[in-house]
Amino acid sequence: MQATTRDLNLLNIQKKVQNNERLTKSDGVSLMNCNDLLFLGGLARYIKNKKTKNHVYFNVNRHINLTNVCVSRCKFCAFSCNKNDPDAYTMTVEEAVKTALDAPKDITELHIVSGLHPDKPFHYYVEVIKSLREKLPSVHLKAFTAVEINYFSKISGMCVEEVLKILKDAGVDSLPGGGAEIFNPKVRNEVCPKKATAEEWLNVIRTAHKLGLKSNATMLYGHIETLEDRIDHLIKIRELQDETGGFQTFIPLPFHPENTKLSHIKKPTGIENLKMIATSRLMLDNFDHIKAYWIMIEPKVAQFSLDFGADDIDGTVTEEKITHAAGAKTDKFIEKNELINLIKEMGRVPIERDTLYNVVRLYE
Ligand code: V47
Repeated sequence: MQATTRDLNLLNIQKKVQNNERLTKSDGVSLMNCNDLLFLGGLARYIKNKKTKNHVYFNVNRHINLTNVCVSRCKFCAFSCNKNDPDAYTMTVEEAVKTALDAPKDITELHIVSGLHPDKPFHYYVEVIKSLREKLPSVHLKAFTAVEINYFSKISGMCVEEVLKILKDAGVDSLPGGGAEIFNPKVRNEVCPKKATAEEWLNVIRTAHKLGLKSNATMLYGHIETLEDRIDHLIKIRELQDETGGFQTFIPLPFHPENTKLSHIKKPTGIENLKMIATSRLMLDNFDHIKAYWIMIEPKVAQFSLDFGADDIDGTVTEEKITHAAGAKTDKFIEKNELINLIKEMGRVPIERDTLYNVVRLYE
């Protein structure tokens, strides 16, 4: 790998990466400020190739959002609403099961994330999981963000560990990475004051990992946070991964402003998304996977991201609601063959995976 820049700082980072040395906060900020995209991509690709060779992962899944009613009403969210709003909906247990059963037969994962409903008891969520487990015994249930788990603990009066144990017994297999937003308390307090704090989010995940439940991690960027806030967020996640080893993949989520209380902010550009993916790959040296979520960054940028450190482009999704409420122009689902072609076009080998990254099928 040749350095294409004379910037000593960047050359120093390149040396560290080649020597497997951990990058610091100031290295992370320098990477985000680096405009030599080919250099940045090359460095992140070097690590991606070391970790996952020429492979790129995807899965066949369906999203289910049980309700859009939410007591949190975060400023960045266009999906949530109050319970008396005309668009408010809450699925019954039967409706949730029907939605799952109507999904394509080859799905290996249900991704279940919802609003924090003011009236639904914890029992409702347990029933949904039990019923899904009964009807779809072989489908992986990736359900409830750390924020939802924290809320279930509050409404049930049980501790987080007890809540997680009950959900695991009912059939939850792993946790999605949502709700992390941005950990800086000042920013968090401004954009999502009613949500679980950073410490609460990290504590739920720590407890889940201790119980043997894997999870993902995310970061919502491109709103009012600084570059330093983003790198601090990555470092907090890296520290927890050192402690537990329970994270599977990191997913940087670019803010979509339409229909939100922050609609005056411009959404991150494709270049910024590529820089964020590359910097995540380089900072999170203890993560096996970095996911480029095609729904949020668009398939074209997701393709480029495979040369910027990403090794996963998420799944077929089927009915994405959260980003589309905030103005996303992408489709709400994608055919498996399209994902395969996007990956092949970049000269990579597509691997259909299950949620835990076991190979379902390799497409040479
Ligand atoms: O937690 C909400 C974010 C997340 C907006 O774990 C927004 O595999 C952009 O976490 N613009 C939900 N983002 C999505 C999520 C996720 C997606 C795909 C895969 C996985 C996984 C996790 O979406 C929320 C929040 O951080 N979000 N509103 C918005 N306007």
